[in-house]
Amino acid sequence: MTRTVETKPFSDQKPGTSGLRKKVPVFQQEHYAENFIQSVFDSLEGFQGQTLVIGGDGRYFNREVIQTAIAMAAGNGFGRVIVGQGGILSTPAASHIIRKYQAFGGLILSASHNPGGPHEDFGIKYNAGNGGPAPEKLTDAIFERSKAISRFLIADIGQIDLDRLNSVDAGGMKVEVIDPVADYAELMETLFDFDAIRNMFKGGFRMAFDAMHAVTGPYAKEILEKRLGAPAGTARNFVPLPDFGGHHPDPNLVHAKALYDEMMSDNAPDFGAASDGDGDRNLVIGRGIFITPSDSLAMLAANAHVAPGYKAGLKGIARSMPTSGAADRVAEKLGIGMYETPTGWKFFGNLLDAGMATICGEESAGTGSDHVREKDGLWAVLLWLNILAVRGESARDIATKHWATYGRNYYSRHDYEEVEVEAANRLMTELRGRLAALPGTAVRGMKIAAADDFAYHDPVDGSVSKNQGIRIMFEGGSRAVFRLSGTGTSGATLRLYVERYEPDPARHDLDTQEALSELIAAAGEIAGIRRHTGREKPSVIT
Ligand code: VG1
Ligand code: CO
Repeated sequence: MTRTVETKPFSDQKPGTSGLRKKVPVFQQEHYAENFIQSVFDSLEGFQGQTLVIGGDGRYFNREVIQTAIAMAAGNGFGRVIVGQGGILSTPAASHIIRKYQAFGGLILSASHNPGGPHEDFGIKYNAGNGGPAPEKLTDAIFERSKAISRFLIADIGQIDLDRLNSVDAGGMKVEVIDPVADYAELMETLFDFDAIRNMFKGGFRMAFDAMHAVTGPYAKEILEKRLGAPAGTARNFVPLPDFGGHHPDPNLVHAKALYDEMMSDNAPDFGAASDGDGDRNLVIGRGIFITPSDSLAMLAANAHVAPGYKAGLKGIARSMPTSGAADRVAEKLGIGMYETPTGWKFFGNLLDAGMATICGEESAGTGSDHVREKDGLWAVLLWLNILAVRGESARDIATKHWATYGRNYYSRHDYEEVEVEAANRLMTELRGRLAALPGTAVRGMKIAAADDFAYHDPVDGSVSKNQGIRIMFEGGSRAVFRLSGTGTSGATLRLYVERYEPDPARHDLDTQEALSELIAAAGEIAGIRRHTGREKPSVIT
């Protein structure tokens, strides 16, 4: 029996960089989740009788919204729902399952790297039939719909047992509860040389993988320990918890500090890695050396051909605009295309679908390829392992040689979190207003060559996305980028990204913050960070 339930619109359901993210109590308001899900369905066409994939990262409120989403899928006329056991699907696994089973699309319940719990964050995003995040055109339509919605459709199907692998009929719709790991693990086996990695572990290679009590735990256990033979204990914090054990499941040097410290210690394993709440980010640390995500993208691209899935070479590389230019140098050497997109994985979809890019990456610890349409944390870790196994060198040696060949892009991101929204907007508006006047002027002896607000012209569908981040380019190739986060749930987060290229191998061993200190100071002065935000220093440096 399907019911039509009257509802009133909420004004704040605008999807951000990656779906709608709000505090749990916001999502717990009556009809809040229902309104958003119905707005998604109302913005789609042709899904009657089709398949919808549903899964989440296991955070607080996951199970409740999954039940609602299944009942609404039935109420709206989907023919089948595929849902991960326990309501679990990592973002990359969901992307794969949408593609593999030719689903119409999928709902992924996650706020990714944001903390979870009764007073923390929740999120919903829609991925289309190519497995990728809804493009801007669709997220805009969803937001418009959410402001006008007056009813939602829901079927009375009772609670679905999410814990048993099963296929049941629910109000004329089929619900299949599947193993969230199996299909994904199988895909990884087609891309990487599991024998070579297995032999490396057999030879005593030691690794630490921190799943941060988030969704990647079961995937890492199965793939690293079971299929690749890594010793038990290689995967840590591998049970997904609704509150991630009280931590931020954000694999960076602040929130994965224990792993970082261990990797810098005398008894460090050979390789350390971590992933985030929904399993699409990766942190990679070699023994005694942190590899920035921007460098990791470049190094993976330069070496990808050693893995079976990429032996034919890459078609092109894409990176988000604030990501360092390290990968550009690799693309140039390989003679392949290089694409610079706005922040957020949704902008890579067209390039991947069109066969223009094979590998994509973001400075925020996101790397992925055309095997799915999301970034993929474990995929990046496995590609690193494959490269380490084939080259037989340490991560440090690989990085040092990479820099000697291509030069080093010193790179860092400074986040100012929970800044007053008005102050953050004022800073950006003021800076935007001065862009035309900046070129030709100098700050701390550094001359500004160009300044603009990044706009992206999608080469595939011709769409234009404006105001994607303010870029200040200095003479000599250094740059500073300013943008406001689109994933936070309280106040505003100002992100400052700085980059400086160093060709001289004798200067490749500097401390990153020291190597960038003048540039950081100049960027702070240009934007008046202290004046606007009252902050003396950033909340997080990565
Ligand atoms: C951040 C990152 C961006 C990433 C997005 C989603 O967005 O900067 O690169 O794609 O999070 O990642 P923002 O707008 O806060 O800068 V995830 O792993 O949180 O889905
Ligand atoms: Co994520």
